[in-house]
Amino acid sequence: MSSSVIDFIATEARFGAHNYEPIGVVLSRGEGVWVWDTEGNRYLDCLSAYSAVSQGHCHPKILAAMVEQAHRLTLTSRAFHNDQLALFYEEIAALTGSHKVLPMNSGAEAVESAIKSVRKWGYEVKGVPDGQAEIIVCANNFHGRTLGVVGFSTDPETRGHFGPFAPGFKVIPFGDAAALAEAITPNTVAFLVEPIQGEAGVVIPPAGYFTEVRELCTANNVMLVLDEIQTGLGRTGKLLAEQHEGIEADVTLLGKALSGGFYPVSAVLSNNDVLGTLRPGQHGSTFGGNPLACAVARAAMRVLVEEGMIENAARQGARFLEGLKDIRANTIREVRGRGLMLAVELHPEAGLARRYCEALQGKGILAKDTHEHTIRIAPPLVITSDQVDWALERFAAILTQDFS
Ligand code: IF1
Repeated sequence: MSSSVIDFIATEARFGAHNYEPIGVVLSRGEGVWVWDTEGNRYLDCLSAYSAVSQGHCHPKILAAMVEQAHRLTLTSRAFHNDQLALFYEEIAALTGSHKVLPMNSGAEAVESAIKSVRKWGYEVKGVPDGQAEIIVCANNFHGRTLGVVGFSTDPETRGHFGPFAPGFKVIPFGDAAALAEAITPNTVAFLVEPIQGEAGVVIPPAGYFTEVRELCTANNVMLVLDEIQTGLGRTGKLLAEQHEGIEADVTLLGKALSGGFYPVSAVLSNNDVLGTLRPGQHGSTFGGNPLACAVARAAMRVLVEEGMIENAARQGARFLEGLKDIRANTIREVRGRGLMLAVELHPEAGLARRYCEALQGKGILAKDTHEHTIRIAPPLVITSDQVDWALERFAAILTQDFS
């Protein structure tokens, strides 16, 4: 490592809270699927900032929209109207088939806002006694890092020593519709769940699970809240992961790629009176729905659709998944994925996935491990067949070695 790289990393260590352990690379430029470090080495980004850069790094049309808006008006607060929010509402509602939109900033903020909204709906519409609303979540969930959200995490690293936590949440196994039926009570207002569990290691539920979930929620007047912050906006090869299941959520959460990686933009979308329960002064955010965020998100949604990124994710994801499954390596326990949301789970005796990610870096691939033995693979949705094949060669070269 050159001295400048060491200096960057040492300075981060000196001043920064140590809440991440990054791979040893200092990035300075990104374009499409590629990123370059300060030494000029090029890498294929197989993380896409956890699916926030789905449109590819520094997409020129999103950049142009951001620069144009930034020259005109960036932030007004919601105390006044602006000329971007209505257009954002119209375009995201048309794209997703939603009736109501609540614009927020981070994914966790969208999750927290959804929790507030479904509880309020429970008390004011469903008739749940005040303060007794229950929300059902799944084991191994990941919905963000704010205190309310980590309160229902089952991961000791995510929730340890951050208590005490808010009550009102029940945890059931992911993929088990009978457990959901068992957990629902007259006070249940919502079931909050990821269509595919990302952080858990790209865990795909059994076929038919969400059909049963949808029926149970409808039968019991329980709001189905799908957290599509990572799975949404083309990542799984369809606009929304729910479309693989042939169902519609009552509330859908979007974030990450909603801005193409240029700006924190998230949104709570609903098809019913859940968001209608919010009255002036009962919820808000300084930056939520600001004109710059709206202009960026409008461009991010536009290029996603106009440049065929969703269809490309389905095509290249199938190619990537088949190529990974063709790798004959004793280190591989399972290959999973839908669209370009993929994962390689290693046998525990193959050693930590982090070691394989470090070796991949030496081959020009940046990927991230999760939960010790799984390598996440999520390149930008603009990846080409040649780039998939280029990446597969390198995954095969590394996965057929043993870094235990
Ligand atoms: C970290 C994980 C991924 C998310 C889903 C809400 C949020 C996220 C399904 C919150 C955010 C990020 C957070 C980031 C790493 C990354 C992550 F490893 F943490 F779990 F992607 F899997 N719902 N996920 O995936 O959105 O508030 O971050 O905008 O915290 O280290 P956010």
